[in-house]
Amino acid sequence: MKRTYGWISGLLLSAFLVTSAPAQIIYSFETEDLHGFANSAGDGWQVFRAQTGVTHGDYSMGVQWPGGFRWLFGNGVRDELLPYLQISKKLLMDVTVPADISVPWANMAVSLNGPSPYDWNQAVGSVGLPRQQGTRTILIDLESLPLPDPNIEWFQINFGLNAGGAHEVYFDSLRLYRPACEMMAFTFDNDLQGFNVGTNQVGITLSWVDGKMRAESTGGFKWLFNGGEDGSVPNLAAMVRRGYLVVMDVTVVSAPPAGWGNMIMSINSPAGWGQSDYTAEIASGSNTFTRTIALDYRGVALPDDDNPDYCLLNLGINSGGPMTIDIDNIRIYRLPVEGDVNCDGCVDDADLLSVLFDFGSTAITASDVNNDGVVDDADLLIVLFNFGRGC
Ligand SMILES: [Ca+2]
Ligand SMILES: [Ca+2]
Ligand SMILES: [Ca+2]
Repeated sequence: MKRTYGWISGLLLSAFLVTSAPAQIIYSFETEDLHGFANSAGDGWQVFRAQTGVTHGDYSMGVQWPGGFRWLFGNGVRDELLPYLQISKKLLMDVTVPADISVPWANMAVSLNGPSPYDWNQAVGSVGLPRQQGTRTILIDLESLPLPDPNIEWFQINFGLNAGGAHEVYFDSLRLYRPACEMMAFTFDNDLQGFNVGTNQVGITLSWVDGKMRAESTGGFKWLFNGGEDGSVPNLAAMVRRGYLVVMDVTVVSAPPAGWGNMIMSINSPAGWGQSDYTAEIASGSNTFTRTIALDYRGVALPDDDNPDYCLLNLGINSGGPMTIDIDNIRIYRLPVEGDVNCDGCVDDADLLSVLFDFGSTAITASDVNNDGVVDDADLLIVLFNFGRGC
C-alpha cells in the first residue's frame, strides 16, 4: 500500500516541514486569549505569551501568581470552542512547571458560560495542576456541564487557578480527549482484578460492588496494591510502555468531611516502585459525583520489556477524613505516534484510508493530522512519511 502512493511523495515536499501534532487541538495559546483581570491588577498576577512548555505551535501561555485564586477568562469566540465541545466534553491540556518551582498544592476550576451571558456553569470539583518541574497532561472532565444553544452569541471556557504558594505554569495544546487512544486494563467486571490493601494498611477496605472497586478509607494516605493472588493484568507492561496517562472513572460515594481527596499512582520496574509526581483531585467539598481523572506518569521508571515477570499498578488515595469512592475502567492512554489517525499505535493502511476517505473535509476530524482545519495533501504526506511507525 505504501508503494501504491509513492507517486504522491513528489508533491508538496514542503509539507514535511509542517509541524505535526495530536489532532483536534482547540487552543494552542498562540495569542494571549485567556486574560482575565490578571494583566492589570498590579498584585503579582501575570498572564503572558511564552516559549516555555510549548507542545504545539510557537507559543504557550504562562501564568505567574503569588498564590491564591483567580479566574482567567477565555476570548468568547463561539466558533473556536463550542463545535469541539459538541463532540466531546473531555479535554486534555499540557501544563508545564519550570525548574525551581514547588508548591504544596495547586488546582484549577473550570467554567463555561450557559444559555445566557454571565450565566456561568462551573464543573464540580477541581483538576489537580502540576506542582513540580516538568510537563504533565491534565484531563478536564466537563461532562456534568450543559452546553448552550449552538447559536449563542459567544461562548468561552474559563480557568480558575488556585495554589497554596507562589506558582508558575505554562499551558499549551488544549485538545479533545480521544476514547480511541484508550487501552483498557481493569474493568472490574468479575472481581477486584488483583487489587488488595495489603497487610500493613489499616483503616481502609476494598470490596467489589456493582462491577466496580469500592475503597472505603477512614482518611489519610492509603495504598491500593495491585497484584495479590490474581497476579497482574495481561499485557499491562506493554500498555504502560506505550502510554503516558492512567485514566479511570471515579465516583465519590461518600465525600470526606474535610472536603478534599486526591490520588497518585506507582508502577513497578527493575528500578523498584516508581511513583508519579502528579496528584489528581478526586473529591471536593461535600459533593458526590462521578468523573474521569488522569494520572500522568511520565518520568516514572517503567518495565524495560513487554513481558516482565510481573507488572503492577498501585493507586494511592488520600483524604482529609473518611471517604468512600468507586473506581472503574482503569485504562492507559496512548502516547501519540505522528500520523496515527485511528490511535491504535501504528501508522498503517487504516490511517491512510481514513485520510483519503475524509480528503477535502473541513470538519473536526482526526484525519486532519496537522490540525490546520482541512484534510488535504499535507495530512496524507504526514501519514506516508510516518508509514510503519509504531507497528
Ligand atoms: Ca502553542
Ligand atoms: Ca493507526
Ligand atoms: Ca490538515
